[in-house]
Amino acid sequence: MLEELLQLQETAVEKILATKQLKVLEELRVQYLGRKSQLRQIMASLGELPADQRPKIGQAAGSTQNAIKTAISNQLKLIREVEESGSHIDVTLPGRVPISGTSHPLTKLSYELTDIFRGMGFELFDGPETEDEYHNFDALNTPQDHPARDLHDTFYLKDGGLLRTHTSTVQIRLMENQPPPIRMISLGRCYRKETVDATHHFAFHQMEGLFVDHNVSFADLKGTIEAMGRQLLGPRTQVRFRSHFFPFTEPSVEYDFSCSICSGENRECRVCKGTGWIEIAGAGMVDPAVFESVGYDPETYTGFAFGMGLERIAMIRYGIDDVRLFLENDLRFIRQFSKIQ
Ligand code: 2NL
Repeated sequence: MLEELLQLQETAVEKILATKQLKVLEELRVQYLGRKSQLRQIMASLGELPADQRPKIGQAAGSTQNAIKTAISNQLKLIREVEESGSHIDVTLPGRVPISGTSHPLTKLSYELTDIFRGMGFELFDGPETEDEYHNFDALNTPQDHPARDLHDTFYLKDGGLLRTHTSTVQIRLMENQPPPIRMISLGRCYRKETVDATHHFAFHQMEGLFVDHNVSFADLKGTIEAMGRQLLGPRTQVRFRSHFFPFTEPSVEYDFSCSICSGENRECRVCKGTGWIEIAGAGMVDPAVFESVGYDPETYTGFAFGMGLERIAMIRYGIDDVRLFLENDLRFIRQFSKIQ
């Protein structure tokens, strides 16, 4: 019988709190508390129960009755309030959950990289996306006849300016304005005249770093890149340097990180294509010609610089298979990153 009372109370209260009409509320009152109600019948039959059960069941019936009465009077108050306010706002409706914004995957990666380099004493600097040929090319030892300067590879503006093709321009501007030591990173959107497909885009993001002081060595570069790899992809990450050419560094390298997905053990791995290595970016010792353009004495100072594209790293990290997704602003894409840190 106790079970029956609890069940009765639950159904009655639920129905009462769901109604918004006084008429229905009155009907429910009659149904659950009226003379012919189930509750009244139980109360009337208390006398027939064995004496030792009577107090317990009696008490339970009383508490069910109280609960139903309280629910009715609360609901009555609520319905009256809504009617009196003359408002069409239904205060009994459940609240709307606000949509909260999420960071873009490239923003998340930028924050993460900035944190990693801030931890090694690098400071983040910003600069303009529209540049001049001097800061984007000449100051970076990139001669007039270099293919990157071709009309087919760079977006030139009508006023003779251009859209920056890398963030190195930020380093040049900083070095022009202050003497060594420099320990900085730059990060942002860059542009190259590229036909758009799943792996190429005319707008992409880059992060670069620069460290200039007395006696900065290639070993410092290797240690810094290795520290970044381990924080970004895990403590067992290995780094491999392959020799390369950039106009603004000498010697120059491209570097790869060991594959954090398969550790080189899966010949079919889609991320490293079975090689065990993920090609990440380039780096090198700053070319003396670059120091001369900004007025630093290359006999006194040395430095290392590195640069990497963010899209590729974000694609590996989040399993994204098409660069176009980064710039389409499709909420179905962006919302998937709300829970990824
Ligand atoms: C890459 C390679 C690189 C730099 C960028 C740099 C900047 C200054 C002086 C010297 Cl001011 N170098 N930046 C150096 C080597 C490589 O980027 O693969 N980027 C996506």
